[in-house]
Amino acid sequence: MSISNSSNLSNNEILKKESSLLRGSISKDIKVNITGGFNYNNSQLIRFHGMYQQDDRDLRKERLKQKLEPLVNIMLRCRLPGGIITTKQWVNINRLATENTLYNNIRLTTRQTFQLHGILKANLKNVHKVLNKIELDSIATAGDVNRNILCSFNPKNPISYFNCWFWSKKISVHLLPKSKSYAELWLKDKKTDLIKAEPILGNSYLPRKFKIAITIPPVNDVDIYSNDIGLIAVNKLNNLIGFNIVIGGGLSIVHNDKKTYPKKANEIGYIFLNEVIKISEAIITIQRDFGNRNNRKAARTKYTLDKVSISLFRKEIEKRTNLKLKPIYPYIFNKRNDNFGWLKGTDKRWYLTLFVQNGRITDCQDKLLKTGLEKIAKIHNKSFCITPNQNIIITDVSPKAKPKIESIIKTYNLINRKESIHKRKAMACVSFPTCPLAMAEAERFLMPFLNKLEKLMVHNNIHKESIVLRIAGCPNGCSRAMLSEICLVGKSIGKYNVYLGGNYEGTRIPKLYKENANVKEILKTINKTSKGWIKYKRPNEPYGSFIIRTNLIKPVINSANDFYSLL
Ligand code: SRM
Ligand code: SF4
Repeated sequence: MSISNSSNLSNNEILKKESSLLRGSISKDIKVNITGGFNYNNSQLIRFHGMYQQDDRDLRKERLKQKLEPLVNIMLRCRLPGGIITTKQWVNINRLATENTLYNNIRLTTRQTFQLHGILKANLKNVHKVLNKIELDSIATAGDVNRNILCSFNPKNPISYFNCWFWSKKISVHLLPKSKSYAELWLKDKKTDLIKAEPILGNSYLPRKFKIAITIPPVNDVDIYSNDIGLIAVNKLNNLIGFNIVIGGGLSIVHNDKKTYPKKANEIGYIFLNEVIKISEAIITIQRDFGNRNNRKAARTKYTLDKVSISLFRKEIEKRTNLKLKPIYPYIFNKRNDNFGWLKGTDKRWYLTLFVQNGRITDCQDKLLKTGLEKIAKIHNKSFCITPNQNIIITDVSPKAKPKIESIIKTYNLINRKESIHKRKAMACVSFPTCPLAMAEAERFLMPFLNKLEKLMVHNNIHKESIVLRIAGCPNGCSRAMLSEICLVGKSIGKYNVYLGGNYEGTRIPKLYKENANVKEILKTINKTSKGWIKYKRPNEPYGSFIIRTNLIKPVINSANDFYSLL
């Protein structure tokens, strides 16, 4: 393998290298109060500490008219491997959202954690101190590092699940930046760092973000193939014995730039449990050393992998670890949606999955979700689990405690029967008003759009059928739309590209079917294709599979070659 060109480094590379292990001049900048934001360089560096500088895009015009700067504020994303948060922690997070944010809500994300949008700079340290007190942090939830690790929750197989969760925490800690800059900047107010070098990530950190997920087949709610490393649990007699590893997944593209493509991760082999840390470290350091540091659009592991080839990448892993990757154990995926409602675990405890519209924990007129969850958290001294589908599970409920929780559910109307199967399965990213990269609405568009789509489905008598539909406000694809059966990707206000041919299990990338479509045109496209599906489908054939079988779309097999090829 040859090392990538070290001249022409991108600006971010220079910034990282010269940042004194992620400090920059943040400590001075925090104190500047003539602006609500940080200077550009520091606004990039605070990402490594789990924060994004944003402003409310709905208010931009009005504030400009009044000669005010945009309403600059900070979004904070917590580190929460496997999405587990104790109810005690939840009560505190709920309070932070109420008292320290502009929006008074908590946003669950597709990577099993939560974001607090709208924190003012002056309140940041206080927020971090509260997090620290309840043993949470936001280290490395953004920036060119390993992000929050997903781990699929599974009360039907608790022994294997707890083992997987254990590994998600262990890998997360192992791959964290070792710089003490987070503690120094946000918790302590004084220099503490004796560390001169980042042993794993390197002083320039990774070329780009890096993502890891763990799941137990047949469940693929984490969309394992969208990650830089996917660990697929292999069990014997319900005990975790090792992992199949897939690498180099990633979903984002840039509109009209055919050098960018979404890619499904490739299988590289099976490993034993005691090899997980070594192998993960080897993969991340290969990406550190060979990833593109000149062009951020070509810097994810997926491009490194395609550049060097799977066989060379595999050889390099084996060389660095002195281990041999074993052949993949057979596995299948057939499920990735959440099981809504109560489920009894094999441990005889109860688990309640609640639907959270767009992952937004807020109080609406007909559903007081934020208040209701707070009430539950106060009487149920256990944990919540945030799912990769932006929903929440109340875990570990004893038969005795169940009626009390049911009564809170009823009082605050936390299970709203009007939410149809399509609404419960669809996902949208955040998009407007907080996302600076949004090109079209996503979160705010999803429900009104589904209301229209459902009318059409009722008319065509397919409202009981299930289709995985996801919307992203831009081609970064944060709702993992590029692994859905109907994928809508924002192009401009009110216009979306329609991609079809993904499958129900999340194991196939869809392909562009209609460009720049408005709502009417999207509905027309779905109407036409779904009518054909319902008429000619084979028994139990999902929509995405029908689209491929009937040659409406040729399947994407190797993204680098065929994502842009003709239908
Ligand atoms: Fe994402 C950037 C929101 C999951 C691909 N993503 C952003 C930013 C931070 C915009 C920015 O850079 O300023 C968005 C903040 C919006 C806001 O106001 O909150 C944002 N991404 C989200 C979340 C909150 C979407 C959601 O509705 O849940 C998810 C947070 C996950 C987390 O907790 O860590 C989120 N983002 C994803 C995923 C899905 C996943 O990881 O499972 C993807 C596609 C998978 C992948 O990485 O390939 C994703 N987000 C991106 C990208 C494109 C990365 C690339 O390879 O080019 C960007 C832009 C970037 O990094 O330059 C991005
Ligand atoms: Fe923002 Fe685009 Fe991600 Fe949506 S997909 S949250 S619009 S970056």
